[in-house]
Amino acid sequence: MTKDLDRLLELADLTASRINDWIETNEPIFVISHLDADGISAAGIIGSALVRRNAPFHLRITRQLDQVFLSELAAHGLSRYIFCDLGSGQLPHIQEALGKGEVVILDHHPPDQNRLPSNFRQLNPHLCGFDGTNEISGAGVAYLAARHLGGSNEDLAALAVVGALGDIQDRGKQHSFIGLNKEIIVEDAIAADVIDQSIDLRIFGRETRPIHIALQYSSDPFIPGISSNPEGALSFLADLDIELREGDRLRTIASLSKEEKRQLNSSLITYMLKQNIPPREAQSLIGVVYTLKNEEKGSYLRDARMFATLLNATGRSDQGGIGVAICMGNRGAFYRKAESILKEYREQLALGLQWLTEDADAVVARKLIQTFHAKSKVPDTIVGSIAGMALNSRILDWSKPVIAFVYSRDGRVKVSGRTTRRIVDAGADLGEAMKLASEEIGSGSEGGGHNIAAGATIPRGQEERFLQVIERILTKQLGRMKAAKPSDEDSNNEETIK
Ligand SMILES: [Mn+2]
Repeated sequence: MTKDLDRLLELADLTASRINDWIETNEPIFVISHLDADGISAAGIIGSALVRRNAPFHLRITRQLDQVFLSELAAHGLSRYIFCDLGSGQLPHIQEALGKGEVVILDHHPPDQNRLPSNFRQLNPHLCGFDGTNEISGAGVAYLAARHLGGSNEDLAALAVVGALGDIQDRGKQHSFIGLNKEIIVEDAIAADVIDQSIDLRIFGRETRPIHIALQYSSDPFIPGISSNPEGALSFLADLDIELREGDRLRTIASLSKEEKRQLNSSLITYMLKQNIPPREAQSLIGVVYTLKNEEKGSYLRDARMFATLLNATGRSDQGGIGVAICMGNRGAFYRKAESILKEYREQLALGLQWLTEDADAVVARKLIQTFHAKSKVPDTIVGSIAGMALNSRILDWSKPVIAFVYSRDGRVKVSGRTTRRIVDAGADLGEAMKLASEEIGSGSEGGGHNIAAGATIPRGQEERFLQVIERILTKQLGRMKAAKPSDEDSNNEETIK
């Protein structure tokens, strides 16, 4: 299908006018969104747009739209629903549970059916030929609807940037955006004067932390001897001609002069190359950073990637409401709460990584994949993040996708799959694999997601069978690509930045 921007904007307009009709009646609207950074940003965008129109609404952040959740939702007895960052892959379930109500779906996951009853409306880039995995997020889709909702909502494009970064859509050259994110979302955010983009070190804590602390937080890319290693970071910095203090304050990366930054950047890259990091990965330390101009200097919210990290932590800690409140402009106690949630979340991640590092039996290598089972060692909401970080930091084998299991609170098993861009380029699609494998396992199994990161829920005791099915599907996916093009190196870096 060719990309049809006019059609997409027309659909956005139609969707917004449906919501407009609801607002006129003054009946409460139920907003449901996903618990990751993208979903929370999307909820923040729709929540803000509704507040600006004085429209009453309820909000629920959820990990997934399963039948249990949907029947709880139906029990509230409201009749108007907006689903953000989820819903397109669960249309039959939604129809079954809420078929009598009116439903709007704002999603960027591949839709599982195109025909909808007239009381349903779906805004999804896939319907107009756009690639929802790479070029627009759930928050971006929510923004497209909000932009047509009346009032002036262009400032909310900043949240759509945060959501897209949360979903790792910075796939262009030097971690810039491509497609709709670049042409509509960032354009609008810059025009509304809420976002600045520049090239800098892509390091968490660039604005907030002393330089050696910020460096040790770098996990993507992972810097051997410096990431997670404060002494290593300090001794690296000791060799440079950079003053770490200014009076009695430790300086941040953001406070360095141009010349000092240049020295730090080139020394870091030289250091990484000496550690045998592939050049392309070492270079990825530097890239486009997005600054939210209206946020205070030194706040997590000023850097769009950090903002996404903070939101993700609130969601994964079952406190997504705090994240949505922050997106809607609340600060003070909400922000302090989010900070402490982030701190605890990072501690949980560190414990998980420590387990994978120290327990030689934790990870099982198979032919095509590697796997671990966290059982009840970590909360079921963070096992995917642990798998992703362990892969990026090379605690796990970088050449194989990881399939991680954890017992979920509802007595089942939550599966998280993570892989690398290189393996995706070779043909792997974990989202498709999880979906197909769940269908094959049956018994209420559900799965799906993106090619690089995906998830599923399966019954206990089915883990080994699930792995076998995943391996069979991956073999097929990788074989298909091999047959199509024999060699393909560095093909996804064509986009350029102004
Ligand atoms: Mn998303």
